[in-house]
Amino acid sequence: MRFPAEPFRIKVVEPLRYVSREERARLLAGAGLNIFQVPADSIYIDLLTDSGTSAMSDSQWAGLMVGDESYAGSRNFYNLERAVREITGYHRMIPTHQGRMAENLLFSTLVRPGQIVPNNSHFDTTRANVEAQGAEALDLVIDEGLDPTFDHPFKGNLDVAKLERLFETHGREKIPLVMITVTNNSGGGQPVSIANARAVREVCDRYGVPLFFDACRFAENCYFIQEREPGYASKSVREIARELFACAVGCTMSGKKDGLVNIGGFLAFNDDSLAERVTNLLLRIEGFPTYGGLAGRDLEGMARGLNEVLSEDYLAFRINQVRNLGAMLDQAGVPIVKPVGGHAVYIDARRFLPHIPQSQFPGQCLVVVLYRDYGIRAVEVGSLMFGHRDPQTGQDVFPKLDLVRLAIPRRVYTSEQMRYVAQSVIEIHRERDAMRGLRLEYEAPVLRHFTARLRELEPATVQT
Ligand code: P71
Repeated sequence: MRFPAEPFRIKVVEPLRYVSREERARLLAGAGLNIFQVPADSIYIDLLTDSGTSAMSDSQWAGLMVGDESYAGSRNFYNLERAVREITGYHRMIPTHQGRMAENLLFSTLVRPGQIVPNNSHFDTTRANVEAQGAEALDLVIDEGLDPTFDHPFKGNLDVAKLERLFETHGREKIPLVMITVTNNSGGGQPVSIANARAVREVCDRYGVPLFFDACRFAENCYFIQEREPGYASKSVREIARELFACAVGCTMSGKKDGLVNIGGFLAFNDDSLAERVTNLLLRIEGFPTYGGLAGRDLEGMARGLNEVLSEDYLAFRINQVRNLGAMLDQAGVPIVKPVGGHAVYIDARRFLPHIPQSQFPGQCLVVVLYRDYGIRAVEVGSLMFGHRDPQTGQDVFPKLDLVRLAIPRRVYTSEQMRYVAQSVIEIHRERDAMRGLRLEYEAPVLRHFTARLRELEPATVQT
């Protein structure tokens, strides 16, 4: 039997401050109803992101004390290199301060203006780093991955037929590399199967183009493979990880997710000449190759975290904690994206608040009430984050989906706290008809969701 509940006990606690509803309402009004602008110590349960928010283990904290802060040749670099080599099979590991620097280094080295980089779905920073090279970031996830109600075991898979067509149309010169994000964050933390990764690799090999993983949540992905992919039930997650990584030639990694650390990342692969080119750039913009923008102690924390994350008791708990939150919401009739992914539950705000049009930010309405009435911070992934005014037509353009993400930090919240989250969302759902839309008062020209200011509409102006 899998470990039934939390496979750890609590040694150190971080007190949470209780903030009254009045104070939360005041803070939120002062923040222009923007949850990014609310101080974190006024939040009871913070589900803004699973990135950099993990709790480290006693072994990781002990590892910080054996941090070797030598400028060159720190022992912790070798420990991390060994951990990465054993898990991935890639023998060159270049540490970075977080995932996006690994992306920057890889794309600056391999990608040229006018080229196309296909991915199942680019994460924001990955897209930005591809576009910074003057190239196009193209999402090729399978059609099922775009339908929030479609149940499919590997909704993160890349559409191999679309990839083949892309190669046939443009040839290999236009496509410097292919990427697969595991799990597919932008698609809801959905996994990718080994069969799919292999099929993509086969196409890449035929055209002589390298395949890389964006491996932030590789362990969660491998747990899903063990659970769902035929032939993998009796293999260990560690064995599955090795098999998965063998499908690609390298990876970028944000250690802030499945590295179980608060900061850190790396780039790993087997190509020595690529390592030389990346290292030359690293030396100029990040640091010496044996620390890459991190302290020695951070490297040690990540080395230990990468091994801990492959514990199957931990993964069973982790995946099921997220899944149980989704199940509690689903059973109460709250519309969520299905199946539940590895690191977050996504609420479908358009179905949750059908009386609030996209122009009035239904996702953000839910985020506002979750904080004001329950002290929970979630994040809107919808009209506020992705909507914009078309400069040519002057029309507002909205994304297909308005979602609210409840991202679950690793090893941080108890199942009782998760139950509180579920009950809060269910209560809001019962009272949803009384909720009002929002309007924008201020927006920055780029990445408006971080700094936007909004105001609640008066009841009279609500469209029904
Ligand atoms: C998440 C994040 C963190 C985040 C980053 C930027 C804006 C808002 C939130 C980061 C990822 C990711 C994938 C698949 C690369 C990065 C960047 N995710 N790939 O989901 O999910 O890693 O933050 O270490 O630079 O909240 P980095």
